[in-house]
Amino acid sequence: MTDRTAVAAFVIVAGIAAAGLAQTTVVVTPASPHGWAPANVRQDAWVEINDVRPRNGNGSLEFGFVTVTPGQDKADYQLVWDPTDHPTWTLGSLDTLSFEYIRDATSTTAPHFAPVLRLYFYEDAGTPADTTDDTVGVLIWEEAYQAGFSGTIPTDQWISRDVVDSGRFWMYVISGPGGTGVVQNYGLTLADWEANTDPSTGQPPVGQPGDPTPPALGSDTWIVGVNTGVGSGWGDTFSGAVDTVTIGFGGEATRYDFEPAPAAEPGIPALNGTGMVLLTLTLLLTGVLVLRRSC
Ligand SMILES: [Ca+2]
Ligand SMILES: [Ca+2]
Repeated sequence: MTDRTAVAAFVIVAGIAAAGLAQTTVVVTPASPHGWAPANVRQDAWVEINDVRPRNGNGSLEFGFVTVTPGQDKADYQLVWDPTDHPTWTLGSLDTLSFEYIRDATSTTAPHFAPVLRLYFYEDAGTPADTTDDTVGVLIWEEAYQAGFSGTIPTDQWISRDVVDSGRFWMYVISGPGGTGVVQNYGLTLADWEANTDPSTGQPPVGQPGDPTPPALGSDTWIVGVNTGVGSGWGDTFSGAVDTVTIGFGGEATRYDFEPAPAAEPGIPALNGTGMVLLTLTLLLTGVLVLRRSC
């Protein structure tokens, strides 16, 4: 592969991870976002890839807000896909999910807030021909609800979180026959949701009175997107970033590295011995052609 090809592809096969899972790195840049896009960006917030907080290269995905109007402090960045394009990407086959985040010490919002990670799900209730019983929602990983959380996010340092096994996720229902909104049940792992069982009761998960009734998820529930973001309703100010969102199904994971620009432009790269030989040959051939044309 030439340097030019490597830069154009923005894709580097990183080899086999320690867990035996194949992992590919995709470099997400403003010019080549690979399907990632801003979402739910409200008036007092922003998200952008920049070089302010380098991570795994030259940059990361910055989030920030300065709350002027309550509730306007929200910004996300997400990658969504059509489940018919990836029918095997399900809650049961999801086997990699991790990300990294940083909260700047200058942030004035409450100390337990930091960027969250969300999974979009689509549950068809086992009746693909009938969409009236389908539910779309998100499972949300948030540091404040994790076991052993101290109450304060450490600041000015990158924090890596592998959440696929023991991470706790709460649910927000976007649309569905059981109602919409937050399901206030903050102790369930992805495996608990997949089993449709709350270990504390032995029964299907429920929220608080008045909450939507969560759908019965299972191993065949489609995962249709991944999202990371800040807000809303946090208040005051936040600045920080996310990098290295990694998600995988069935032993094949993709690691998304947010970078402001390609690591290197083709230009004239530093030449190793082989490159110097090729350059010399090129110059010699060019010289021969010029000489022949001038004859
Ligand atoms: Ca259905
Ligand atoms: Ca990066």
